[in-house]
Amino acid sequence: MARKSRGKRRSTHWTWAVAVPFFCTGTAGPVLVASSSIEHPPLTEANVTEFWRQGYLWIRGFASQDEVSRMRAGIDDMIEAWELPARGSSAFNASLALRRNSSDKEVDHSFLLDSASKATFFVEPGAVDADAGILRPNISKRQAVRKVAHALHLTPGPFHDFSTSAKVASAALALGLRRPAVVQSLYRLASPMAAGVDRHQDSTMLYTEPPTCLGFWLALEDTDETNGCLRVREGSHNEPIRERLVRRPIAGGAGVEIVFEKVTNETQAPAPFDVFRALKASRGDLVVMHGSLEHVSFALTSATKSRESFQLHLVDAEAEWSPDNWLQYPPDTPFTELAPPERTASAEL
Ligand SMILES: O=C(O)CCC(=O)C(=O)O
Repeated sequence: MARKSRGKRRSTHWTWAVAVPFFCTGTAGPVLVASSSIEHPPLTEANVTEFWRQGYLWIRGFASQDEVSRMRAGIDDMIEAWELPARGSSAFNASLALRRNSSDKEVDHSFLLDSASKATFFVEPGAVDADAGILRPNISKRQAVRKVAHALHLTPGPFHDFSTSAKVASAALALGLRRPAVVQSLYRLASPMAAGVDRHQDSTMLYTEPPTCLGFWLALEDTDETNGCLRVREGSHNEPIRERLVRRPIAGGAGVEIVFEKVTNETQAPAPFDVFRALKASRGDLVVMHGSLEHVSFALTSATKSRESFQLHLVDAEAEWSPDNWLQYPPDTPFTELAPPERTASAEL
């Protein structure tokens, strides 16, 4: 069972996390010397126990205010350089249409598939006059962008620095990944009044055998119920993964379609939303979620507040990346491993 083996492996790598030469010990505790990212104290045994009990761990102040500012400035620059794709182009249609309830057969999935290994702009459908091919009046480019995804970590800069920081690696190792690898990163803009994100388990989208996905959700702004704070259903990580988002060849034609497939026979009604806990995370707080934890964010009700977040998804490189996952890198692009085995070996000598 993947869950058990993760727990058993934990102590070995906890040693690694505090022993590698990334850190030097001063009076204030371990200090990161090899990266521009700011250090954070390693997770404690109590943190790890809490993660396995609840299915998530809320870590206050995981990112410094400076790191958050760098990420927000980084997305500002990217949005400045971005233009809405031309009306009628497949990118225009696809960037608007990739919501769960869109008709999969009508969408050119190459836009989504190509976003696996590059930063791609996805647009809020309501922000665009689709017939005219322009943003609606009084909508800024920033308000129009729903997310930039799914590989911000592959480009040098603030997202790469945070994603590959020793503190992210250390947390992933402490939570049981033997060889943590970043498979996906995204910046969610969630403008005032934007739609939320449907309830889901991250392993639905990012499946390994055995399941090892960990979601790192970093608040880039203070959150509460009015700007659609993250909501989690404690203990749901002990439930099966219900569905998978997979790529399937289109019968008799070229290309693939992307579909949600049920993978349990469970007939139980979905849990009511009032059992989800609203996490009013502050700017810089990190919520690490087990891949089976059900979570959701509701539509924003504030007309003035946005809810920007940066999300990373990690898996264990020792598990098998499912070949039918929607997300596949080009053959010559490996996932970004945070603790390559040779480094572990030398640290243990
Ligand atoms: O920030 C949110 O609204 C939740 C995002 C989320 O759960 C996801 O993208 O997996």
